[in-house]
Amino acid sequence: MAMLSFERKYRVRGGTLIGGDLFDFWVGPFYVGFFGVTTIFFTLLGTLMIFYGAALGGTWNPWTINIAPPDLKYGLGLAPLKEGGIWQIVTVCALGAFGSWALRQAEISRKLGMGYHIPVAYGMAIFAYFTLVVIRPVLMGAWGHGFPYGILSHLDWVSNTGYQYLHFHYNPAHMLAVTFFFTTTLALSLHGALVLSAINPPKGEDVKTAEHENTFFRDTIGYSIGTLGIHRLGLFLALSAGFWSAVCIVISGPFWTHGWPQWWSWWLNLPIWN
Ligand code: UQ1
Repeated sequence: MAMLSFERKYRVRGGTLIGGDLFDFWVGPFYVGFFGVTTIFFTLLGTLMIFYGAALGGTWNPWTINIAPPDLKYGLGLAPLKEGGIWQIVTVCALGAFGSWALRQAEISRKLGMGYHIPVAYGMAIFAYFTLVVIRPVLMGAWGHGFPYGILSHLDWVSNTGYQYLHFHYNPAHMLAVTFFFTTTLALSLHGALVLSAINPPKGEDVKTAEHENTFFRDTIGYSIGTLGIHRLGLFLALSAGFWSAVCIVISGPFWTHGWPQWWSWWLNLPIWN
């Protein structure tokens, strides 16, 4: 496997969280580590269980394959394999694989003397998934409140769960999440466009610098957040989107059981209207 000229000097020992030197090596371009091994283990087992569940499900149509969580009657207990047990094993494997991947990112960050921003950012996605399949089902008393693993079936689950609260767009945390998702795309499109516009001049012209980038935004809106600042803003916006997504679903059921439009009656009930 070809190695870039600078790669070899970063292939240094240490930084491992567990296992010492045992798995501290590379296979081709990939760092292995203890958590590389556990990632492979959970991914293989989870994928095999999905194929087993699909084989039992009577369709190999990728759109309609469905691995359903247990019936509500099983509560927070273990369900028989063919009645949601497969979903439970797949969920454990998914969390094992995602957690292993985050810890492998942390080990590589340590090895390179970098910050933990990447595993922390990835951790927000894990947290959102964990909220859907563990925190909310536990708060509601049954694994059956988790979402099914299937392309169309998970869409049906989202639609049905939304309609249980009449109009999910009235959920204030959902409003924040959607707003952060949209603002993330705005920030990334501005950033991508700005950097490309500065760094891809017409043939024969000089590449433009951060000063040009700052000046563009000072000219247009009187403010530039700066080349470091835009990345801090981008990380904040993206993490906030994931965070408020988790909040908006975990409050639906455990902390609010009516329709979300009714939540806004606090506004109509303010004493100032008297
Ligand atoms: C910006 O101000 C900036 O600093 C020069 C960038 O860095 C390259 C950017 O990518 C963007 C998009 C901006 C403008 C953003 C705001 C919030 C004013």
